Amino acid sequence: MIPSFAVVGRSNKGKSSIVATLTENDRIAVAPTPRTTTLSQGFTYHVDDKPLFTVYDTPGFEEAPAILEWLKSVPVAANARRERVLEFYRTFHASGQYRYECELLKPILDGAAILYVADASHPYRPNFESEFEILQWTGQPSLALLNQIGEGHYEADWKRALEQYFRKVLTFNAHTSWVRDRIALIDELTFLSDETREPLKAAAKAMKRQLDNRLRDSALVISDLLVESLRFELKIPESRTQREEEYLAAFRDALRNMETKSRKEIATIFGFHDVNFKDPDFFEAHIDRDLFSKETWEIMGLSRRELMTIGTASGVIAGGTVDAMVGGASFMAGAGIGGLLGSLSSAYLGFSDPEIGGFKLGRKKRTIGPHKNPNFPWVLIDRQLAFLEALLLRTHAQRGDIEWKEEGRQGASTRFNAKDKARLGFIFQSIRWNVKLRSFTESLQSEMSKIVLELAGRVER
Ligand SMILES: Nc1nc2c(ncn2[C@@H]2O[C@H](COP(=O)(O)OP(=O)(O)O)[C@@H](O)[C@H]2O)c(=O)[nH]1
Ligand SMILES: [Mg+2]
Repeated sequence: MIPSFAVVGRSNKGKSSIVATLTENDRIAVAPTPRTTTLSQGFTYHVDDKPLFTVYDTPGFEEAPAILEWLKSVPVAANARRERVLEFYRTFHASGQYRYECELLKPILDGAAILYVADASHPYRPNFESEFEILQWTGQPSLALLNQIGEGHYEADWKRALEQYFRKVLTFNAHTSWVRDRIALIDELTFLSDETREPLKAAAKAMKRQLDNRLRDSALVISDLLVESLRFELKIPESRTQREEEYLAAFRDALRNMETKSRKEIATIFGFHDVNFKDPDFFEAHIDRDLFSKETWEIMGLSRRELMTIGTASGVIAGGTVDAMVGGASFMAGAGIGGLLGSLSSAYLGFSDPEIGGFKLGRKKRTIGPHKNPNFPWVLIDRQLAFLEALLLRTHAQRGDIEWKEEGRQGASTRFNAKDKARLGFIFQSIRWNVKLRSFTESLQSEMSKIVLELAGRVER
């Protein structure tokens, strides 16, 4: 049997949200209206198809004082309390009376540990205490989680009260806890009982491994997108019927679709389903300034100066001396001696406005593309990394638009160190020109892995 937990508490305190977050299930009903959850339902968290633990979503407490009164209506010694709660369940579960409590007690009486959820943004009131006591009477290992739904701050009061009834009290926010917080919570749960210690330790380890794998998989998806986009050409039929602008629009659309597809893949890697990709407004809201909007190009990607440096540095790499040149202070000085590749890519800097370059409508090759602007791959990287970062910080309890931090809007690529930028610049160039495509694709993949792992290391609330 894998460890199981029952998430309990009053209605609208974020129980379902916590279950969704802990089990990475964005299909669990989370709602601002009370009594959305009427039955207990277990959700099992798997890594690589291996079940690790089950978390039960339960209805909220409704009539705790009356039930506690029933439990206490005869003298019950401490060692007989669990039996008394079982008696309550047997007496009422078929009748429909106290149906919410019967339902929520069921998984606990079956052996689930208790995760009691309180909303620390509301003041503590003693009328919660009958709930605590009923749960205490079950004798199951228990932990209280302080969720933060609104603006108020009453953690200290809640903590003082809850610590008298539950073995441990922790803060856990269903909407802002990213995977490392979840792993930390699972680590804490190992202290709850002897039987579940080892399996939960193993679960925390599997989750860490999974995060690493997901980041690497995302890096591969981003690399694929870069390769595909950098080399994309739109064929124009011999019998050209449409105007040039229409072909240009089709060219842009194709690139946009590649980007959207890549995001979908990344979302899937992280177990998100209900991110509404179809809604055209969805990305507009925050993150998704259009790939070709002027604003994107102003915020994302590298500055002209940075591109200039890379242009020449790529040339230096071609000469095989990059390590010597880029490593130290001589980098800027060395940039002056850029080779052939460097001067060529610098020549592209004529495109200062976001424009599609590479309009090749010659007689032999009637194609548009590949996109020639030297900043194109950097803008693309920045947009995918921003998306990935937003996903990392999103929990499966959140619904609706993806949000990302306003600060740090500047693309991630400006923060890459000079050596990485130079290396990537050279890789992009080689991929564009089809030079040893396979080996440069592999280099790109390993660069992206490194970048993505670093990004995840920096991600904090
Ligand atoms: N801002 C914020 N809202 C939350 C959080 N947890 C839950 N909510 C919201 O509170 C409402 C009730 O949440 P739900 O999980 O359905 O509560 P339940 O009735 O206890 O299962 C929903 O509108 C949630 O979106 C949180 O950590 N932060
Ligand atoms: Mg619920």
